[in-house]
Amino acid sequence: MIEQRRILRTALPGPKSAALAARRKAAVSSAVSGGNDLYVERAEGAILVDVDGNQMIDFGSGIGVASVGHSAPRVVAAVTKQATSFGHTCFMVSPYDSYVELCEQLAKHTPGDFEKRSALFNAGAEAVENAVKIARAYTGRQAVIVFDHAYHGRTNLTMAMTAKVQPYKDGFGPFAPEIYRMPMAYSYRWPTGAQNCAEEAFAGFASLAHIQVGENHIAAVVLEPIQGEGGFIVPAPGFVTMLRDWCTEHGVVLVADEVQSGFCRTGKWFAIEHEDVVPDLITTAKALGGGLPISAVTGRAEIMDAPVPGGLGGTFGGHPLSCVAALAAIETMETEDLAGRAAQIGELLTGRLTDLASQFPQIGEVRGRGAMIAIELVVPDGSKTPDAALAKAVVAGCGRRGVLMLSCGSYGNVIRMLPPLVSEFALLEDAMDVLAEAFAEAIG
Ligand code: PLZ
Repeated sequence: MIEQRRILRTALPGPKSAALAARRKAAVSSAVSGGNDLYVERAEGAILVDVDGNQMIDFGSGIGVASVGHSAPRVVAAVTKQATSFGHTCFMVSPYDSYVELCEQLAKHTPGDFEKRSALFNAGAEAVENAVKIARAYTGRQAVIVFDHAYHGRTNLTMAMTAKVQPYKDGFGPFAPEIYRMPMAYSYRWPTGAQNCAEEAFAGFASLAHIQVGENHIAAVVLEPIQGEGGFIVPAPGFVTMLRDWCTEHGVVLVADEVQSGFCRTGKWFAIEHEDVVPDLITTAKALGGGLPISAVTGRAEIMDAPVPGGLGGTFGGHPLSCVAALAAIETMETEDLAGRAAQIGELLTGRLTDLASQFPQIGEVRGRGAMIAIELVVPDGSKTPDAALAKAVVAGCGRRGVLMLSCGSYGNVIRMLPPLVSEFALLEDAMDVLAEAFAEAIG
């Protein structure tokens, strides 16, 4: 058992991590970014133990994966048992029950009370890419609408769907065609003010869709119900409903990309439930696997069954170890009410961050839902100029004190909190104390 407490035994990074960093330099491509320099040896719950014995509070969860906690007991037991029976057969060649059962669970937990089907893949990007293929096959149309600040992956198609050039697209073109980017209802930065944001963003979207693309060419609108990498942007109230109605009117498939926001993270099973909107397709990954790689596309049966037989698949998609891990993760979310827990975490963090914002005018906005909360940092002169350097300094200050925080945002000026949903409240409070210290230090 790893005690759920922050413990610093060396200056960070310690000597063993520093030695690994040197080996990494000689062996790992420098294009795979560094981030935190602490090499992990063990992890449990919300604590990472590094090779020097330091215990860090994890506020990143491996980018939103460890919702059920690191080495969650049900997941460990299920994977261990599966590894001793069989590892891989390829579901397309020799099928197995955990794949089918996981698709049943996905149908049960995703929004919409219509008949559903799922297909399983490995990574989030692969799920998004397949959702586009499915929507194209179903509609016979090609165009795909995505939004400013969107992140959908790094494969060729999803890279084109991702908004930000640095570092995701730089030098990697040509990009996939038929991807159209529309305004996102980003209240904090909406030029005419938050109160106009949803209406005006939707009007911009509808006009661009009509004039530049043509509704009858659009296969899918792909939307993150809370944008993740783009800066934890919660769409202005009403925007998602307007998109839903527009998609219905024009026969366009609405895809909710819940790779980051799904599976209890935001206080509900899926973030789009906060909008009272039912998407046609939903992409999931990250937390679904309880720490093992797996992703899924789930949605209306008639859409999911549209591609030709054999049109979807892949050697490793829905790997047996990942399927049983996902089933164990879902069982954990159900029995431990992790959606409820995410809502409580959200209250605690929002309270602490709002206090911090009243001390530090550099915190322009505290936003998010449940345990998907962020602060956007700006120059405190009323201009809302993004302050990425401050975000970097605060994240580094947290890191030196044993709290792993991640930044995000199109401007790199957002600090996001994605703690495991099983994090003890005392640990969250400690992390918030550390954040306050790191802020005070960075501002000087
Ligand atoms: N859709 C909404 O958040 C992955 C990417 C980190 P993969 N986000 C973390 C990085 O720098 O690569 C993500 C997401 C949303 C799709 C994806 C892609 O998921 O599992 O990374 O392919």
